[in-house]
Amino acid sequence: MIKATKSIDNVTQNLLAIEQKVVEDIRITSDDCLYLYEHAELGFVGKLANLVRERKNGNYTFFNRNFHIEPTNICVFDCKFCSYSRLLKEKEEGWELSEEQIIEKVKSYEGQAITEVHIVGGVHPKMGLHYFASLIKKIKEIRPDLHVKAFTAVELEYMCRKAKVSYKEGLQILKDHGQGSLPGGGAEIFDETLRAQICEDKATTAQWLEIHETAHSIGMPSNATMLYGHIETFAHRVDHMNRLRELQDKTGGFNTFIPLKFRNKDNQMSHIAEVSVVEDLRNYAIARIFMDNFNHIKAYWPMIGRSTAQISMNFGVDDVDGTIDDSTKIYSMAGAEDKNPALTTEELVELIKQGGRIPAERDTLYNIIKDYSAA
Ligand code: V47
Ligand code: SF4
Repeated sequence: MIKATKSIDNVTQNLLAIEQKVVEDIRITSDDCLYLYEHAELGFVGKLANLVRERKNGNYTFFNRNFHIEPTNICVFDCKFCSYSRLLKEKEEGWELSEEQIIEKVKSYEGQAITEVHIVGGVHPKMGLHYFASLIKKIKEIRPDLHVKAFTAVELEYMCRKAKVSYKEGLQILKDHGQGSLPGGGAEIFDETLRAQICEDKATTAQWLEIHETAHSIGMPSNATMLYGHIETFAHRVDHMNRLRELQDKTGGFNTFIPLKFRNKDNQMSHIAEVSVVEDLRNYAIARIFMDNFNHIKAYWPMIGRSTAQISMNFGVDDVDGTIDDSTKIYSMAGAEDKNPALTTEELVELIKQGGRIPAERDTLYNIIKDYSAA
């Protein structure tokens, strides 16, 4: 009995010591972060994450007006968690958009105040660096105002290897043709042993980090993700976030960190149960507390769902991505509730307001386009 009381006291004391650091704006260590994952309840981390969130972003929640282009779901890789890709041999279930179809899609947004196109897809052996560079140039000719956020480090590693250019050369070619930034996908979980189990054949952790570092060095910012809630432990999450935090200390080139919840429909890891919403919120909150050099934490609403995205704004999240316009299939194929993800700007604004925050429409680089404080 006495022993139990003593151990509760120790935990409380340790948590209070971490709380003190956060309140005083002192960086917490990886050990502190692991301690939060192992011992802290949602309410505790939520309060601290909210403090950090409001210190960095006040009462704002950011969103943008965007759409996705997924040129193909044919992929040479075979990630165990992926519900989306079709191997070359299963071509009948796959799609490949032609250049004309992609251009038509961009043209269909003519006159609309969209600010970003997010281009990402499977790794197709025939869609290479020069094809995509010329595609981006054509998109920019039609819509010079559109920010092109394109290609995960996994796609880029493959493109550069096939084109026999260094990452720096490849990225410079894409930049010269109009690409503005990189999305955060392909990071999955950095621990090499785990990576070998869930996505053994694609870009390694070292390559992912090198590509993002190189992009930052030539003035292309990027995002970072973490796929959580599968076979990883809390220690693996801490290790993943720590590697990102270290790179961010070096370059300052990451815009936002996006935890991605593993969804278990129709993939080779379907036997793994999805984690609870409480765990999702704890994860956002702990990420917000630990990633002190990331200005933004994003809840990607098509994946996490509208309600959880709304609640997450009280657990460290200050960005809910964009209007999407029913242009992505990655998450609906993996089991997300929204089969046709699209929100009008008005709906997104309402979702943020109802969650008690001030909506701010942003561009890709987080410059505010419209502040809804007064609206
Ligand atoms: O890398 C694939 C993930 C990512 C599943 O940068 C899955 O703004 C959960 O990175 N369950 C691609 N996740 C998407 C991505 C992204 C999305 C939105 C915004 C941004 C951004 C980036 O999707 C992949 C992988 O981690 N993924 N399958 C699944 N079953
Ligand atoms: Fe291919 Fe990306 Fe799916 Fe992996 S996650 S199989 S790289 S589409």
